[in-house]
Amino acid sequence: MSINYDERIPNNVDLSSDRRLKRALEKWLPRYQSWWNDVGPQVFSTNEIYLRTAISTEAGGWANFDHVRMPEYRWGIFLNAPEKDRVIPGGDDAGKPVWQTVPGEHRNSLKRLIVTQADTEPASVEQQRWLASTAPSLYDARNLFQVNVEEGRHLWAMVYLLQAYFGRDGRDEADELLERRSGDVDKPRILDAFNQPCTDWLTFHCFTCFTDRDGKFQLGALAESAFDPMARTCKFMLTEEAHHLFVGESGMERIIRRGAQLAKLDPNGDARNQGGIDLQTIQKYINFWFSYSIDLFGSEISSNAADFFASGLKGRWRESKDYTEHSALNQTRAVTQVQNGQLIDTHVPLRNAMNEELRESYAKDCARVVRRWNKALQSEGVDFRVTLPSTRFFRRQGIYTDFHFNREGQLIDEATWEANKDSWLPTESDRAYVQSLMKPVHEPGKIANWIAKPRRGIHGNDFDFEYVRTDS
Ligand code: BYC
Ligand code: FE
Ligand code: FE
Repeated sequence: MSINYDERIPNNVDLSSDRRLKRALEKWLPRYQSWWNDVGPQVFSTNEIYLRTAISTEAGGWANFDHVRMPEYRWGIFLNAPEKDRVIPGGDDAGKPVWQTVPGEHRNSLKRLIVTQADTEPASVEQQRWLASTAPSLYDARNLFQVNVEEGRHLWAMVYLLQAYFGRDGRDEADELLERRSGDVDKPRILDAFNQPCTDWLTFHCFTCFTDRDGKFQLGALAESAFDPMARTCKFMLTEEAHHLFVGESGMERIIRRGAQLAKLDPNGDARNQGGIDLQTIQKYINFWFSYSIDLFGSEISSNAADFFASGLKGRWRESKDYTEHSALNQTRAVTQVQNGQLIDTHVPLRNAMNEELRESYAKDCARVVRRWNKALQSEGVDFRVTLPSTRFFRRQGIYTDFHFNREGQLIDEATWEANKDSWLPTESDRAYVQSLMKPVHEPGKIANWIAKPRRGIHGNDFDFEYVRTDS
C-alpha cells in the first residue's frame, strides 16, 4: 500500500474520502506541532537531519533517506494492508471474522488500551528532549532523532484510531495525550517507566533496549487483536520499532565494549580512571531499566488481562502463528507467589496469567540480547559477564511489590535489601559520574571516549557522514 504524500496528513487510509475525520485530524495537527515544539527535541530542533521516511508499507518502503528539518517531518497514518479473510486470533471468539468497527461492549476497554499505548509515545519524546545537547556523536544524535520522529508518528497511529472510531470521547482523549507530561506531579504520563528521567546516554540506550522492547511485545499482542484497524496499525509500528531496538542493543554493546577496552588500558583495571563507564555501573543501569520495563507488563495475576484475552482485544505474542489452541481455557500457568513469608509455586488459570505469558516472551528476548553483549565481552578478552536480574527484583507493580528480593530472586528482609541496594542499583554518585561524562561531540566523524564507534554508518554511509548538518 503506497502512501499518499500529496495531502496535508500523509496517509494510506483514504483520508480524503472521510471529511469529518480529516477535519478532526487537521484540527489536531497544529496542537501536535506546538506540543512537538514545546517539549520535543530542544537541540538541533530546526537543523537538517538525515532521516528515513516511509514511502510505502511494503518491504523496502523504508529505504527513503534524506536530510529533513524535524518540524517539517511528514508524520502520517500508515496501516499495513488488510489480510484477506482474517479471523480473530484468540479468546472466546477465536476463528470468527475480525471486527472493522468497535463492538459497544468492548468500547471502554479498547479505548483504555489505545490511550495507554498512545501515552507512552509522546512521553518518550519528552523524556529524551535534551539528550542531543550531550550526544556522543552526530551519528548517535541522528539515531535519537529518528527514534523521536517515529515515536511521534506512533502517537499519530493511535490518535487516528481514537478519532476514527471513538467519536467525541476519542477526540477528547487525543487532546489529553498532548496535555499530560512525563514526570509532571500533577498530570504525569500513565505508566511508571515513562515518568523516569532520561538525561544521560547510558539511560537512553537502556531505555531503547529494554523499554522500547516492551513496545515490541505489547504491539505484538495488540497486532493479534480482533479489532482489525488496530492490528494493522500495530503491525506497521512494529517495523519502525525494530530500528529503535537496534539503537538500544547496539548502543549498549558499544558502551560495554568500550568499558571493557578502557579497563584493559588501565593499570588498575578501572575504566573510570580512563574516562569510561565501568561494567559494574553498566550492570546497575541494566538492573534498573530491566525491572522498570518488566513492570510495564502489569500484574502477574490480572483479571484485566483475562478479560482482554477472552474478548479478543489482545493476544499472546505470535498468537496466530505459534499456538494451535486459542481459547486458553482449562489450562493453568505456574506463578511463584509469596505466602507466609515463603516463595510458593502456585497454579493460576492461564487467562489470568496472560501478562506473565507476555513478560516471559519479553524476558527471553532480553536474555538473547544479553548473550550477544557477552560475546562482545568475550571477544574483548575480559571475564566480566552481564546478567539480567530475576523478574522479582525491584518491582513496583504486581504481586512482588510489597517484598524485597535479591538479584537472583530470593526473598530477603528489608535490612538485607538496604545493605545491598547500592551495589545493585545506580546510586546518586554513579548517576553523577555518568552525567559528568556527558559532553557533546558535535563534529562529524568524532566520538566521545566512553562509547565505541558503531561498526557501520546509516544506509551505507560512513561514520563521518554529516548525519546532522550543524550549520544548516
Ligand atoms: N505503571 O491488572 P494490571 C511503548 C496499572 S511501551 C503504572 O496489573 P493490566 C514504548 C494498570 O494500568 C508499550 N501503572 O495490569 C516504549 C491498572 O490500572 P487501572 C506500551 C501500571 O491492566 C518506548 C492497574 O495497574 N503499551 O510502546 O492487565 C518508547 C492494575 O493493572 C503499570 C501498552 O502498555 C505500570 N508499569 O495491564 C515509546 C499496551 N502496570 O486500570 C513507546 C496497552 C500496570 O486499574 N496497555 N499498571 O487504573 C496494556 O495492555 C495494559 O494497560 C498494561 C497493564 C499491560 C500496561
Ligand atoms: Fe513507539
Ligand atoms: Fe519505539
